Amino acid sequence: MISREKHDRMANAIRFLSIDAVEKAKSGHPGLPMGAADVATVLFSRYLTFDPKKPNWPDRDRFVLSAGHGSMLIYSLLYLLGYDDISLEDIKNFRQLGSPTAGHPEYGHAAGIETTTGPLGQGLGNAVGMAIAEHKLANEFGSDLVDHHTYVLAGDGCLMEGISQEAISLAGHLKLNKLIVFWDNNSISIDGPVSLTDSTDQLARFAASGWNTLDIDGHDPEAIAQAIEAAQKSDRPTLIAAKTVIGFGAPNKAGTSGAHGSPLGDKEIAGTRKALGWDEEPFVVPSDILDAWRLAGLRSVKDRKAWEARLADTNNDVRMAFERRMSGELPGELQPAITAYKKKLADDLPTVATRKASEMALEVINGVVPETLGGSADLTGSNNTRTSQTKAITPDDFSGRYIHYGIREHGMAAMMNGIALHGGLIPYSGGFLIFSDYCRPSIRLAALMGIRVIHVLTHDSIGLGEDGPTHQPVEQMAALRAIPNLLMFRPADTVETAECWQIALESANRPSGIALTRQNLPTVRTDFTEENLCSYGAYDLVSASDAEVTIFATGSEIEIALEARQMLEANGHATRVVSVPCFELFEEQSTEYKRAVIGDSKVKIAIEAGIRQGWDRFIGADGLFIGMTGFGASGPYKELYEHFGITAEAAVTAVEARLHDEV
Ligand SMILES: Cc1ncc(C[n+]2csc(CCOP(=O)(O)OP(=O)(O)O)c2C)c(N)n1
Repeated sequence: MISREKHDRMANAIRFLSIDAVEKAKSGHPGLPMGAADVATVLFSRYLTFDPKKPNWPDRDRFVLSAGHGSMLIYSLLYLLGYDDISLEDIKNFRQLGSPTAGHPEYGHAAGIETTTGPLGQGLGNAVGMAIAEHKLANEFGSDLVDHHTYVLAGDGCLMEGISQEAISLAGHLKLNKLIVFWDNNSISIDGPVSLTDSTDQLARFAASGWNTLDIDGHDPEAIAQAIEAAQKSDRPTLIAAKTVIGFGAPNKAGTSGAHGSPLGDKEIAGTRKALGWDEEPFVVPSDILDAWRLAGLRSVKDRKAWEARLADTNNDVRMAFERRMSGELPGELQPAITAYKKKLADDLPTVATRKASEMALEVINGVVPETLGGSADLTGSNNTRTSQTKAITPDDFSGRYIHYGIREHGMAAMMNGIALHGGLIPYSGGFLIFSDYCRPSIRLAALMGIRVIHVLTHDSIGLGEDGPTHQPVEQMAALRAIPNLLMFRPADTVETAECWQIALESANRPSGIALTRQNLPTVRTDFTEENLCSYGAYDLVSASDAEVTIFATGSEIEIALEARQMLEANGHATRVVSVPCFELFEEQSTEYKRAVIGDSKVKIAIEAGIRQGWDRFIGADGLFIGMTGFGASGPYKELYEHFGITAEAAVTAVEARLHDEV
């Protein structure tokens, strides 16, 4: 039992480490850690199950600081609890280059930071994904191995962002009862009181989405404890609205936006020290309080050891499967299955849309990779993401491997990040490429964190036809290619689609997007190669020695490139065709390889039913480009290709005009 006096001093240790670090850095957000210190102290010192010495213990509770600007809260906790990755020196180096204590918590900087947060609302979405993963793995491996909670601290900003509604409503629907969200209900954001912009009854809002809701004084340790205990017993996810004072203890700035995002300043800090009875020098935590925190850090060692004993006692096959899954390693069966499948494709040479090719590849993959967890944002029949192995998950049955995310692209992408971060599962989604814009902030965070999520993005150009320009991606490939550490694939046929899927699965430390067509395409990789040619990013699909012309293309425009090549060859122009399924992988090849692929043909031309941006890398500033220069239009797709001049004839005319000019 922790006395009230001890609780207060433990919470004050968080407050003053945060105040002092922000002051030293001359930037940061002291208000949230000061206000939420009581909630955090009760949660971490009495309820959260974790072990700082084994921070990646798979059955630990997860804690997500969705209000990432309050990063000093988590850094203070990690230091106080005895995590090796955050030292007092690191706290003093808050926000300095190379320090793990970055401006906002960054996944990978220190154990105990479960996800990167800062863009408000994302953490909440991640946490829903983590809770889904927990439920799913508990169903699969049993509660002896998987039985933990996901806790979130979210601010007013997280709840205001639209993504929160998507996350909340699916969490409520799926009855994720081990998800417990604290709302740091301090009624203040940057511009001033929340009442400037919002009068939502948050409890009613959450209740309407199927949540259990509790309303407490966020500075009363016993009320906080009781709420956590009630939440743990709930059959639904729980929102604990914790009424707090931002900048708690600051004589003038408490309860105002002045405490939100800037150092308190010497005078105010002195006043806060006096008000809270904290006589220590900056960065000094009295030894009895540090001891109390370190003891709290040891609380779950017994639980962790008992869990390890249960794992050791588990049937060998199950234990090995669990350990493999949590390590992120793929099963050995994948490679031979893909090879056999590619052989079959070279025999059958199917003509199908690449979205269908993706489904065919997934049928093979899902048969040998049990950790894939598919889904779609209400476009299952269009995205072709469901296979024979993937029964849908329902609120009462998590034995399935497919999530109907509903029309919630942004939430879906954030939840997928949480599923991947939890471990044990590889989430893949389904959506239209055009609506990658709706997922972009979460895809960017997946890339920043370096995690394996795979986005199936169908209907990838004007080739989708009649739905028209609202649905026809034009700039999306370029925009996604601009995100560092994201692999964007645009495969041309069944074989390339299988290869791109394999690369995406094997890329454990980065996300992938696979852009796929609605319209049918022939299989152009007619000769079987065991080697994954897409792994080069770009490769000679059809070589020609002393090529006068090189055509670069992706996806559906490979068919056009091959037709143009035939016409050019017939006219006496030696022509190569280079398939470019992935810009990013091409950039990672050796200089010699890249030089050879780009080559030195007299004329270089690229064909892609999107904008030119990015293509000059292949064709040079004076290269020819056949693609889009504006939005698409509604109509049958073949007419659209004619209308926008994305045809073999147009390519040949442009090439021959250029050849003529050069003579
Ligand atoms: C998506 C997004 N938009 C804007 C911001 C900038 N921002 C950071 S904190 C904040 C206000 C958040 O208010 P609240 O959640 O109440 O936090 P508190 O003031 O309690 O610290 C804003 C607008 C952000 N981090 N993310």
